[in-house]
Amino acid sequence: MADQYFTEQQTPYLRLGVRVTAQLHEEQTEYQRLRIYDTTDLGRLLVLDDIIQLTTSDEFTYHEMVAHVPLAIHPDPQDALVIGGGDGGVVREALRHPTIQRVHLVDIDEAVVRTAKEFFPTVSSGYADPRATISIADGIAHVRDNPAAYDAVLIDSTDPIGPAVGLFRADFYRSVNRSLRDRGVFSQQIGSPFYNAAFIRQTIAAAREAFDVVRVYTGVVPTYPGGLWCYLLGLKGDLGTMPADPARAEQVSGQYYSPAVHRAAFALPPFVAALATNGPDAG
Ligand code: AG3
Repeated sequence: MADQYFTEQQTPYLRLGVRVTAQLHEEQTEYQRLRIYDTTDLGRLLVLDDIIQLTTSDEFTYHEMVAHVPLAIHPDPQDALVIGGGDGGVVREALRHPTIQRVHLVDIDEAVVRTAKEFFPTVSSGYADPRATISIADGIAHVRDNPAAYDAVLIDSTDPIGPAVGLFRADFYRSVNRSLRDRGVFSQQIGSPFYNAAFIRQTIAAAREAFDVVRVYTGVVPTYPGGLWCYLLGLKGDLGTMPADPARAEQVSGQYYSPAVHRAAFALPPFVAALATNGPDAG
């Protein structure tokens, strides 16, 4: 693979090429085409259906923001559900909260979990923790069948294409809200404010049908389209959006998340605020 690139067609008019040195795995799973590469500069790369899911060089930004923003807002999170996220990155981060007793991962595709254990040991490391359990199942059915079961529901899905489409709809958000206990928190990646503006707007509107409070926060993921990424926060009850316990937020700080980044993530650039109606200085 002398000078080969994995190229994601990020939008109809934008591509990202990552120089790869070896393809380590390729498999057509029941749900998607899974490929794993080593790269020259970005560590190891996981691709599902031609879309970059993570590189080991920048996965921390995404996994820390999906997990720590909602979990830090909750005053005492004990039970967390992760839907999707079979690579284990969100599980790893959730387990860093000392209040957490159980993290239940529900991913529809066993191949993602299996290959993450083999090829992404630093991402899937949380699976060795006795507080973590894994179910290979449909996350939509799982939340429907488990009312008032979780303090946090963290969605780490692929883009809203194919099996993930149902994870961005009002009826799903209503089931998530029912699967939360009082003061429950919810997070989900919802795409690029540059390239997915209409989708973000419509998804926020759908979430507002289900949660008491809906907010958007941002983070940077260099290998996702545009780099600046939006996350949805849903709250059951009015918790505010700042860390409930500043000492715990400090304790779980990583390579991207910190209490200051938590605060800053809700300060939306006006063009993003216009999608979210958070207001430019909200938070
Ligand atoms: N899941 C969200 C990936 C979205 C990336 N989109 C894109 N590259 N167009 C990430 C899985 C990591 N646990």
